[in-house]
Amino acid sequence: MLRVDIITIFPEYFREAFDYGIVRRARAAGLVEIKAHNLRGWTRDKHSMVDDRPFGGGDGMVLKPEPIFAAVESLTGAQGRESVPNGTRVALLSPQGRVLTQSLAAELAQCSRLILICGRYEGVDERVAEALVTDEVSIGDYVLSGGEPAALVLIDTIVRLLPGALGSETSAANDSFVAGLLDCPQYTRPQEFRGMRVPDILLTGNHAEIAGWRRAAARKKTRRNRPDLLKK
Ligand code: 9D3
Repeated sequence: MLRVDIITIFPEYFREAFDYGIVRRARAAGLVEIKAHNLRGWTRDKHSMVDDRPFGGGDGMVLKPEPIFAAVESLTGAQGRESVPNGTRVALLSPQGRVLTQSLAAELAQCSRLILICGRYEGVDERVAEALVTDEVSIGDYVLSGGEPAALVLIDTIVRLLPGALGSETSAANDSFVAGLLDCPQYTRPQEFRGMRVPDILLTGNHAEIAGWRRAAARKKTRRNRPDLLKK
């Protein structure tokens, strides 16, 4: 069983997020438990301040270290990164993180406890990354408004890798990227739609020829949309 705790100033953002599809099934089957916590619950001042102005000047606000350290320490019982229990990873979602890949997701899917810290504003006090966090993770080179959508993406990639999360008809090992190529094009009925016909070969029942067509079509699609995958 994997337990995921999300630390966020917008816990309501996640209200229905895990109630659909594979993630819902995995929760129902007891493979994962996911809880979003309000960072403000770990503030001690009467205004529940989670952010403050940046030292050195500059626009925007920075998330303060104290509530984040208090949150992680109360969830893990640990004091800082050194004493984080075995099997627990503490991830900060940040644009400065290492970029999420399928292999990082597979690594995180091995742990028993995952604590996700969602940044907001202009950033998070660097002492969080220095002393509290085991993994600083970005989901790619584009700008989000905060770490919350990145946490959704990270949880989705991890949960579908948990043993038993996918039906027996599919397996995570079959997925795109694992093979280094994009998926081949898929078609269903009708055979002709607005003048566009399904490739005849898929209707023949010749499984060897179909497999060959699919490999070629996947390579063609990969060359057009993701040539970087072919160059590795
Ligand atoms: C690098 C941009 N920063 C320059 C001043 C400002 C900034 C932009 C966006 C600071 C924080 C954010 C909020 N983004 C995230 O928290 C985030 C993120 C992202 O923006 N892109 C990809 N992955 C992630 S994970 C968390």
